[in-house]
Amino acid sequence: MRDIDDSPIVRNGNSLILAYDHGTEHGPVDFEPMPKSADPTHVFEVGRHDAVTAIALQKGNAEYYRTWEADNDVDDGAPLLVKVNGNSNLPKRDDYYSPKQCSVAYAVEELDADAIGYTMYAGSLHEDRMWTEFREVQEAARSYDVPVVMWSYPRGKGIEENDDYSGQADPAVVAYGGRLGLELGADVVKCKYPGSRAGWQQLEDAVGGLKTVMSGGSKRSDEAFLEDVHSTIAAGGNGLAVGRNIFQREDPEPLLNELETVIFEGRTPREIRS
Ligand code: FBP
Repeated sequence: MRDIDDSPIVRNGNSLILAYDHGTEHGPVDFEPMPKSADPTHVFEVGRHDAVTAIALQKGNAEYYRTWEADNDVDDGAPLLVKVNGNSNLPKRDDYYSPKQCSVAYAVEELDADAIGYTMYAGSLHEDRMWTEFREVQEAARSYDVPVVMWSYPRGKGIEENDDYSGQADPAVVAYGGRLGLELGADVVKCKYPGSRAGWQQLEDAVGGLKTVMSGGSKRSDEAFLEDVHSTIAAGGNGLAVGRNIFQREDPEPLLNELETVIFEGRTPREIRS
């Protein structure tokens, strides 16, 4: 396992990745609760908060991001993580699959990416194909010396039809997904929150010290969200990759301030609110 603590996407060993690939994954419906979030430049601005150690974008928005930085003389934008695969939920598919839209060479050489992101749907009928594609991505990223974050989301028929598992958020499934990040050579694995600190601990016990970050999920109250993030950190996790819980807020700054102390200073939600 490589040491990536010197990477710009890591601060004090941890990360807060602002994910903004939802226009691909879910479509404009995710912007409806906060219409200004449909404008990428609004979210690029949010990413200038000190707490944010990377902004995760698909190729088109990554190109937009670099242009926006240049046109506006922005020198404190978040480091760029280019998501090299993704899928919409428009087609009816036999099972989950996330095709590549960007090469690692283009991400690094043309977009000056600081990190690469790849979604892995282990458990899908298309798992084998995705493993092969991840191999190419991971080896190319190694040749450029940029870290790879795996969105490790086991899902699909293999999970649904296996009586040993209750679903995607089953701690055993989350732990298996995390372990695959280690086995396949990711530098950080991003996992669904399994519902409790004990569940995240089960993940930590499986990943042999690989960095883990919690996937934000649908929007909830500041209190509930901070508790989940704190449980992740307390169980040994390394931070957060979050989209809707930030860009669906009118003003995300107060929550980002609190997340910064929880993720990078290890404070509890109770301490920061007292
Ligand atoms: P959220 O914090 O909004 O959940 O974003 C994290 C993320 O992984 C995004 O990068 C991605 O678009 C989305 O969740 C995918 O979620 P799902 O595949 O579970 O619908």
